[in-house]
Amino acid sequence: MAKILITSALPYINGVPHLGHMVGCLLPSDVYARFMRMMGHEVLYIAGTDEHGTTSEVGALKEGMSVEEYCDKYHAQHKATYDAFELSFDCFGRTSSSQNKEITYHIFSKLDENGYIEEKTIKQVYSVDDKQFLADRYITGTCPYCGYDKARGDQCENCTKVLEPTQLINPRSTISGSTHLEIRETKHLFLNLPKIEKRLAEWVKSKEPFWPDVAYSIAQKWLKEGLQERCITRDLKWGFPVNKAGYEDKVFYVWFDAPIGYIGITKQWADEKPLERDWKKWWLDAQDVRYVEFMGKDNVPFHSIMFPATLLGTGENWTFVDYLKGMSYLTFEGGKFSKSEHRGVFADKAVEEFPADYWRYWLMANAPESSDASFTFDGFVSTVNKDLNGVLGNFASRVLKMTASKFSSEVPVGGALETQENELIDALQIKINNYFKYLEEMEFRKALSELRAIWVDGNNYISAAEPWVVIKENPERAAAILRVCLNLIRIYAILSYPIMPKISENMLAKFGLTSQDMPSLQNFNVRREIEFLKPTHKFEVGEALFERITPEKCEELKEKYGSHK
Ligand code: B3M
Ligand code: ZN
Repeated sequence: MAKILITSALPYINGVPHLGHMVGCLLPSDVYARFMRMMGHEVLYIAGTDEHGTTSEVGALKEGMSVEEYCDKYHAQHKATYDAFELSFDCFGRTSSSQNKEITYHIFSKLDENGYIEEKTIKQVYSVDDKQFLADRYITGTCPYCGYDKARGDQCENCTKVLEPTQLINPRSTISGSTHLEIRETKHLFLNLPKIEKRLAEWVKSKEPFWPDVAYSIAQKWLKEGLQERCITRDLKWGFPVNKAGYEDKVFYVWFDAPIGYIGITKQWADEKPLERDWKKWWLDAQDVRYVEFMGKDNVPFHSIMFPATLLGTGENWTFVDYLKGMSYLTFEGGKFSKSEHRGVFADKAVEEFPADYWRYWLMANAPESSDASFTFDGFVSTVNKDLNGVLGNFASRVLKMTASKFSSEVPVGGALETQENELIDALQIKINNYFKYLEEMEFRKALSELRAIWVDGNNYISAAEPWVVIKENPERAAAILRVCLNLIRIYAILSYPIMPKISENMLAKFGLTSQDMPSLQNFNVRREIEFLKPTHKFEVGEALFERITPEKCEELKEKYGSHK
């Protein structure tokens, strides 16, 4: 048993997450966390809302409320949506918490003590009409690298380059749209990345055998370009006031305290039960912890360079990321998700249309891993109808109904395993081992295609074994076949749990079981599990597991979510 710390990138508080956000870090981290728990590991799975920064101030301004109210409102909304998606966080916290403030202050003080914080007078964009300095997202303009005309002051969404606001071409204020901007001087604090660079490079190098290529090459690219000193303070009101004399009227930059939020949220979790939980066991001098991070690929530089550098500079023995899964993007019908243009499925609406597990399955089966992926309703509907309804749902209902009508609502008695079953068991064991291997390696598309193949094996088996024919001559043989099939339903429920927890529960419930009754996946043995449900064990046919989606409904959804825009 190992201790596994899992974090998902912390979604910005503003707005509702769409399917792209879901599959970009939240959902894969949940699947992984569930799988690791089922493997018997001690898992701590952390996420939360990223609340500081200009985004929240701009959002609150638009909605005419205080930033605190704004963050409370959206934190609750995020949480409700993730609950509906069955995300199994141990704690879904907030970067604005007192715990995060405490740890951010501690880390900053250490960096300062160790000489990694520089004071510098810099030139900054000042908006005369708004009467304030414009930090990060308060300023919009054209990216100097790729020409994208809606680049923000901190990063270009299009080419992912990290920017300083003064680099933008044709800058304008995000608050008022004003172009009456001046460059004025102001004092800020910088993290001296060049001074940490050598140690950081050694650390990154040591990760080469372990990190996926994408993450490793992004980090290397950054190191090759040479690290710049990075400004970690901002002229804003919302944020943690800087704990250094002369800087009290400034706050820390959102990207400074956001990753520290992983630690802060762990402390938030520990503070709920101080007698049982200790955040330090996960984060400080925690040699036995394996730390896995999930994020969109634009977040990789912050997690492979900036955050580790921050921790290195403290001179303390923090937990550093061991594995970093960077996901590509999901597009909607080949274009962008856009709230303002009513284009795309947002997570809160998604679960109103279909059970979360339908989305979870599609998203993981089509996860944007090595390249971008596109959500289309045609693809979604076809997957739900073919894989879920046609393969898994059909197998379960066929077996349950047939057994109930030919025998009774009990696992049938008689017969024994023969060659046909032995072959099935061997084939399944290989596929299941592969499935586990892929989940372990976070190769989600491959994992799901293996899972589907495992379901298909069940259908092929029953079609070949033909219990409905055999029963006429040899009822005992038919009993054995259907007993195997009923056990397959339970096995499928167990294997599907990380991906579709609710459907899995529904399947188990047919046998009076719950997810609490599932065996550990460590040394999962098909030969043993195929005989778990013994003769006379009761079951109920109950309702179908999935609902077929009609072509009419598909067209309706396309219309409703702007597929044609
Ligand atoms: N909130 C960016 C994003 O949601 C940022 C991640 C923070 S992770 C510490 O893409
Ligand atoms: Zn760009």
